[in-house]
Amino acid sequence: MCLSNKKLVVVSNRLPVAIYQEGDQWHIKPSTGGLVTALAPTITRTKGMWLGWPGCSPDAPAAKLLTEYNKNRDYRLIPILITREEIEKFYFGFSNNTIWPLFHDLLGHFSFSLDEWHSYLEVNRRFAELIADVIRPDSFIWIHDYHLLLVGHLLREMGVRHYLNFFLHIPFPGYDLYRRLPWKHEILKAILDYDHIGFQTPSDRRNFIQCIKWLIPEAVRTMNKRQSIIYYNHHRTKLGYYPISIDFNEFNEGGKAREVADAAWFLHENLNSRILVLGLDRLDYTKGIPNRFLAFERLLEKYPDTIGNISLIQIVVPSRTKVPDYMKLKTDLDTLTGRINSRFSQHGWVPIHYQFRELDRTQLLGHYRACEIALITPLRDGMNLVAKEYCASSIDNNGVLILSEFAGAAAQLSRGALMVNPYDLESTADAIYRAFTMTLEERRRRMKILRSEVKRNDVARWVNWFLSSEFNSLPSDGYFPETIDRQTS
Ligand code: GDG
Repeated sequence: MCLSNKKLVVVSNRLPVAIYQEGDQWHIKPSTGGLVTALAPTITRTKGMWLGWPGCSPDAPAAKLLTEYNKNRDYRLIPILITREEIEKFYFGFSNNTIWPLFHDLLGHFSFSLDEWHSYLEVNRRFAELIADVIRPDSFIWIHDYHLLLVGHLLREMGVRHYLNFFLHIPFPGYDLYRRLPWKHEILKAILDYDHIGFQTPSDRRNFIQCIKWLIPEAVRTMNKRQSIIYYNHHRTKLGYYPISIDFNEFNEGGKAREVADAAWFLHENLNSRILVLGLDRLDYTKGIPNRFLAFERLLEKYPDTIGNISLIQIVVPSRTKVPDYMKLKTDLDTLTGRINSRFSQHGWVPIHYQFRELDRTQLLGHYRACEIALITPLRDGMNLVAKEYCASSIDNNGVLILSEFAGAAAQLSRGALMVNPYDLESTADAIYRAFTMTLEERRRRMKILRSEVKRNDVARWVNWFLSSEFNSLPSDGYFPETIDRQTS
């Protein structure tokens, strides 16, 4: 199924805008992010639409603000409104307390309730009703992510016959984890009502196929070189893997801007450390920030020549701060920073600069440029765009990327990055030391590999891969190893 002559209809939990209040006045502004950048050209060209929750409280005049906003655009944003109770149960509850931790292999954070499952069903139904209402025969429907797993199935129940595309931004867990979910059969069967499902990596797709094998044995699985197809209930679902990426040029060009160079220079001058290491994440237990702090502490213990010469800048962007597990993570980070800093700080130098805030674009690029090392150590991550952004912004071609083997990005970046197991503090500390002592020649060689990989497989290519129906059009380079299909059969 390809997009020619069709209008793109994107559906995601959040609309690509932020609605906020200043005093008595409500405002709306576009939000930035990989998905918007990726899809904006196609949705604009096809005069399509984007459906989702505007992310504001039910009291905000979202419909009015969006009507105004749509007047200046070639595509329409259509809001779906969610009650306070649904925000608690559908969003914080089933989406973020059940699916999010389970799909990230973090059973310790996993909980579920029947009530929240019902709310998830109800909100998915409302998304489906709205989609069914606004689509036309020439709509090309592309639904995104774990909040909306059931929407395809509910659309089918409503009689919608369009070709239904779905992309999962987070990992898909192995069978031994997935089977913990009380509604495992319902969810898996519902997902198979999509016609085309995209995963981030071959291993996510492999996990999905294994779950089908054990939980829906009557489904027929066929695989050849690049296609995986599941036949179930008189329906065919194509499975592909499409690593999401970034707009390389935007970061590469942005990194060259005068104000970014100034921000980078200012940061380095002020922090009084020869080498800066960057950590940049949303507040989330999947990102492995406490382990990163502990590995950094181990570095200072084990390699005394790093004391006074290397600092970790950790930016944590506030996220889901009302959820108890996230509040606890914030407290743990505060405590750890205090403990490590009080243990190692010297006059004019502190080991960890930790900030709980969001950076603006110039500061973000300034941090990417200023830091000699990026320490990206999620316990599990669908892809991790920060890793790719760091490489694209490293215009001096000499940064070192240390990357968790459990990030989706590892499948593409392992040749140039120093790969680590974030649970293993000792070897993560060793990897930081290796980056700290690495010659300029090796740094350049590695960063060149990373930058050319990110440039070649950028976000425009991701959209093209997904939207072109023919799996044959997927590149035949190392990231689409043909052996994967054989392993899954
Ligand atoms: C999900 C999956 C998958 C971060 N701090 C600031 C800032 N950011 C921007 C980065 C980057 C984005 O946020 C974070 O993207 P990630 O990919 O790292 O993580 P998630 O938000 O968890 O996204 C993930 C992704 O979906 C796409 O499929 O890769 O695995 O979990 O773009 O630049 N931006 C600004 N200030 C900050 O302080 N302006």
